[in-house]
Amino acid sequence: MRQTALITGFTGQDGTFLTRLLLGKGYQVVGLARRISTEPPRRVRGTLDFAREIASGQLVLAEGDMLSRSSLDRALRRHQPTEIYNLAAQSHVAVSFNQPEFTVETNFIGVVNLVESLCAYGDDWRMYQASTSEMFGDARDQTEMDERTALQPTSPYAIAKTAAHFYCRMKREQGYFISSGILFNHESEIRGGDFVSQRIVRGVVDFVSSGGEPVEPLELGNLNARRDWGYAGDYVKAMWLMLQQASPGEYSVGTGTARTVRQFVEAALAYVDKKVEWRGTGVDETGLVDGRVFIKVNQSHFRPNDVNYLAANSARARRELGWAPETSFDQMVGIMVDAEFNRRLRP
Ligand code: NAP
Ligand code: F7E
Repeated sequence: MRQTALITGFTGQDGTFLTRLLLGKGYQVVGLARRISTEPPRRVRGTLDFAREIASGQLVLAEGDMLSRSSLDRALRRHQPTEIYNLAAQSHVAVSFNQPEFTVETNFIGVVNLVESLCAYGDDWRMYQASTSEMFGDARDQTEMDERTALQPTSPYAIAKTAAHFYCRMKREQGYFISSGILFNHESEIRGGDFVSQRIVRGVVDFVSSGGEPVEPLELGNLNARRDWGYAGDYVKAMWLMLQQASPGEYSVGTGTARTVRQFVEAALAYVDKKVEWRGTGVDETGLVDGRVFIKVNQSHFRPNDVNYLAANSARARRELGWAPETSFDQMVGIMVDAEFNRRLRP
């Protein structure tokens, strides 16, 4: 019998990749999406076209919001999913400092709404919760982090996600099948434009496309922050695998290698055969390419608290799920740069 999966956050980066993965596996996918007042954005149109091509009738949309328990109840009753992937979130850490209430409501209360809605709906379901490496906060010893590492969240985003993580753990201990993936940063060609990876990629493509004409320098914040960056297409496979296990659990998912924002800039430039020369320090640092200022540091991109170092120990995911990243960091950067060039050719 065909399985039905409901995905919250269906319009986001991971929702897009997961929808494609599940449609390819023959699932019926119910995409929970908030009402929007304009035409569907391009990345959702892409998913809808994809669904039409390979899976006619297998993708249905359900209008709903994590802040509306009744919309969640209705979607569950109507579509009867057996796998629920909760990807919906206000996912931007910097934004969470300016919108703490909305972030906590969506990322924590929204999860309570969904879990309680599921518990009232029945017991033939499995849920995936999108937890995050940001929950680890600023670990001082800088060793790789796994499911047992202490959580020390330092942003409204991470605090809300940590509360949701503990709520899911409590329900798991009561016998519900809820697995939480502690995912480290993962990027792709459809990454939101305000995350550092996509800002860098677009800046590099602007620079190369300028053909030597002056361009505004790309302004970044903390160049020394280190993140464990992987490719989103690989990470949604781990989500699915978590719900295929005999019992639920928590899994740390990442590549194990941390790189600085500065190294991300260097990799994106290397992909287009350019090299950056760093000059100065702190807020006065600049990055020159072909003798022109390409990178400037701007204090406004710094966060009140930043997490300086994150790297995953994914031994458990590798051992129990058989999961491993398939796309290297350099391949991921190349995919993003190529996609950005293509987007400009075919707007
Ligand atoms: P994303 O691209 O920002 O997508 C977030 C999704 O949540 C969008 O579909 C958004 O819908 C939806 N959403 C936001 N508020 C909502 C609400 N109140 N009700 C219903 N839907 C709502 O995020 P992502 O990168 O795909 O990440 C997916 C999940 O993994 C998130 O929970 C994120 O916090 C978590 N995570 C991400 C990473 C990463 O590196 N990408 C790492 C660890 C954990 P709209 O289109 O309507 O805005
Ligand atoms: O920042 C630094 C910034 O916004 C990465 C989300 O998916 O992954 C993501 O959160 C680092 C930080 O991602 C700029 O200070 C420097 O240290 O790309 P980001 P994030 O905050 O790590 C986690 C795992 C999630 O769960 C989240 O949902 O880069 N940085 N300069 C900058 N960051 C941004 N955005 N913009 C800059 O100009």
